Amino acid sequence: MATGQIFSRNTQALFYNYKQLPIQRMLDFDFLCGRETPSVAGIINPGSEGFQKLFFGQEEIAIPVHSMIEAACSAHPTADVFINFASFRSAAASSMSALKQPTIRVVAIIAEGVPESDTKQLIAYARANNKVLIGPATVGGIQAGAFKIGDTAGTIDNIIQCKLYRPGSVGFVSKSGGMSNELYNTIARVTDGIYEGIAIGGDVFPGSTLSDHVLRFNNIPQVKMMVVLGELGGRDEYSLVEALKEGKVHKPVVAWVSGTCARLFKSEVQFGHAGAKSGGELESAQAKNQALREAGAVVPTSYEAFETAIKETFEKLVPYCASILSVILIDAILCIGEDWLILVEEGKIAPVPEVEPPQIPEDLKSAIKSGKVRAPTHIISTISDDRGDEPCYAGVPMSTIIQRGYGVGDVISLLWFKRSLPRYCTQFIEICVMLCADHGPCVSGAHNTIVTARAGKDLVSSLVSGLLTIGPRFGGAIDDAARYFKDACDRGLTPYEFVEGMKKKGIRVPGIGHRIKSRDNRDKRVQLLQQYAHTHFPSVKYMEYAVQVEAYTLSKANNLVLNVDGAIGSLFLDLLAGSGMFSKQEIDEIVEIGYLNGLFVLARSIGLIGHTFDQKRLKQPLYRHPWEDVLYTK
Ligand code: Q5B
Repeated sequence: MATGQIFSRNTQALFYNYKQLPIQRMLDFDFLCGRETPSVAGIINPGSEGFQKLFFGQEEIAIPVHSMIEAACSAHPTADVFINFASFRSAAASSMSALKQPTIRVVAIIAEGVPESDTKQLIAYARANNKVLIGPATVGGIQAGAFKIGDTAGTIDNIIQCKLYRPGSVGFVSKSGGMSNELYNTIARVTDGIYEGIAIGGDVFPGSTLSDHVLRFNNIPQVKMMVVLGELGGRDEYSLVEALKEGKVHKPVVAWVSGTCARLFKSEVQFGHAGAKSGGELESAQAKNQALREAGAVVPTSYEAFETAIKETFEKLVPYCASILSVILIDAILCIGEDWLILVEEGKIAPVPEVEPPQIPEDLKSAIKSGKVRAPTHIISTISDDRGDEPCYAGVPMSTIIQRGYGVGDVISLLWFKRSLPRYCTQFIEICVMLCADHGPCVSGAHNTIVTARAGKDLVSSLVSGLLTIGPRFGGAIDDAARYFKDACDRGLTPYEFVEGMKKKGIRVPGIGHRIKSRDNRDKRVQLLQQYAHTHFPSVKYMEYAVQVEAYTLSKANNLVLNVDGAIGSLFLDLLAGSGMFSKQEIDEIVEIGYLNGLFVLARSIGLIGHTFDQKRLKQPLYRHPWEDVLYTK
């Protein structure tokens, strides 16, 4: 592997498997570093295509989403890093496919639990083709001020605290991703910070090894020293020992192999990582620490002393760093001012000039949560709430609705009228729903639904095509019936004055008339509703007015009966007025807004759904109206 830098401020990645948070964290890091281009060029989300909106600083950007790796690579030929967030089941196949793309140079595999045989094949392919594999079982890596993989280094606050928004002079490599965060903090405290940090992952067979990265850091001029955090288990650290012994590493290495406590256990111990188990003596943390020490690495006596070892090693380098930096960074330092120049000359300067990172705009959600900002809402809702432990209808929890044996009428009364109506009212609502659920296949709505279902359309299309016929002539006359009957009755008009007044205006009396029902063929539904109201309602004033109107219209024509719409419209006026649960103003509002056609729409949906199933069950072919039934005329 060796060679040097694998990332830069221009590196762009393809992100496999859409995960909003790590991608957003990469973009926030980019913004913090002052990158001009987002580090995520495209997202590969098997099975979906389009764009995903994310933030780049304060701006929203649309990142292209591709369903195939090949398509993503050809669309973004300069994106040479593949960040694989696939599950352990599909990580190997997708990583191999990425490695085979000529444009991809680095593949990072985040998943834990990738089968070792699969990983070995990936390693072999990557080595043979001069590609870099990071992971599996890794958080990834970071080049400070340039590029970051996924969740590496955690939150933006942590990244700022660890000064990862600008390059330092330390190359860091670790097996553990979690411990990387700890060491990013430590290194930021006692040195000028990280140049690059890689977590190789905790598997027995990592895609790239500790020594691979140390040897690579050795070739990067900006890296002045290396920090290595190994762990017990495996022999990876010995390849670093060999490299040190062979004099291949020219920069100081501070190393620690964790897991020295394993000896305190009587039997073999398996720590968090698949590879972190105490095998034979050679794989113990003690043996590996000793071997590294003997090979020339700075190895402390305990983890607690690791920070001091890093600090002391760095401080010895400061004059060296400063002299180089005085050339490399002369422009930047001159900009900062005379004090810094004096320090450079004395050789005591922290080699990296500090920069103030820009402020990352906080997400509205978290700012609201912390009480920092308030934002206007865009929707008001007063009938239901699904945010708590259980949904509530008008403040009544689901469990209460079930425990108290509420019916559909009670639910309608909560969601439509925002109150619990007395049982005789909710039962009336239920009777309306039951009586209007269907009226045979020949009525307008059912006919449309049947024709639509037979045209091969789905349930929703068939249902709505039927519902769309509900209107002033068919089923949708309840609200107007209530409006006109209320107005006429409240104004004390006689049926004659009312009906003739409507005639003058050219308006048919809503709720009166039927295509098949007549004086001699009464609508049973109307009779049932009237009987129920007579028994249960405290007053049936409006219904009696409607019956008087019917008596007058029947004197004109036999079919001008009070129909089901007129019966419901007039009786609902009696319900609203008689229940004592509504103010006069509220009744006017209900009538004005028009709640009552909703009863027919709701009820008839039951029948229309039934007609759809019926036609599908009967496998009825496409409907075509017969020619004989059409009058063709000019
Ligand atoms: N004339 C329902 O009419 C229908 C008059 C009227 C004054 C009236 C008609 C009407 C008002 C709307 C209404 C709900 C279109 C009906 C329903 C659900 C359903 C349906 C089902 C189910 C029927 C003949 C003569 C003309 C008209 C006059 C008619 N209605 N005058 N007020 N209301 N009603 N809709 O039979 O002098 O000859 O010109 O619009 O309440 O939809 O089962 O099918 O459950 O599915 O077609 O029950 O009444 O009568 O149009 O030939 O008129 O009577 O002006 O007089 P028809 P037309 P003229 S329930």
